[in-house]
Amino acid sequence: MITKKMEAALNEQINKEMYSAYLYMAMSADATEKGLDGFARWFMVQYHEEMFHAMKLYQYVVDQDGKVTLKGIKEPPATFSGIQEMFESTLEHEQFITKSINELVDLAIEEKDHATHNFLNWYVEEQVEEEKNDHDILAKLAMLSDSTKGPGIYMLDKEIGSRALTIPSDFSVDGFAEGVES
Ligand code: OFO
Repeated sequence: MITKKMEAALNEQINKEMYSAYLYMAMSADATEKGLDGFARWFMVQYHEEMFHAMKLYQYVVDQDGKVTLKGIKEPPATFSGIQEMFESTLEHEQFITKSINELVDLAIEEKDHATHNFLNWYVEEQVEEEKNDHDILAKLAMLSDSTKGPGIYMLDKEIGSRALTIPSDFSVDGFAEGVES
């Protein structure tokens, strides 16, 4: 079981992960608009990852006999000045999510809630990966003299577009949240 305070905090995190999904879907749409199909794919894969993060939390609350309460998802920006801004915003957002996960872990420790603490470790590791992905792409963008157009961005678009979805996207399958590496 989880406390009501923990239930509320996990519900908040579901909302944040849903906003992450929405934000990356908006970036995907904007990249498509700009003719950058590879980046559009990368962000759409990221959208699915965020949906998985949200649904893994959802399933955990249900498994702990808690109540999932969904709140409104705030509107993400519709346009970005370019790929550089998208990844700078992505990194900034992921750092915000990392802080939020750390606060959840703090609460689990405070409540001596070992099950939730153990569950959240997956997210702690995942956030290291999320931030690393953004740092790596920003480092590649920094190598290009003009990161909004030209052959460099064309080649990077091709490379980024090879990203594959490695997590389940059908959340109606029993046990979908298990056995996935962070
Ligand atoms: Fe769910 O990790 Fe990104 O936001």
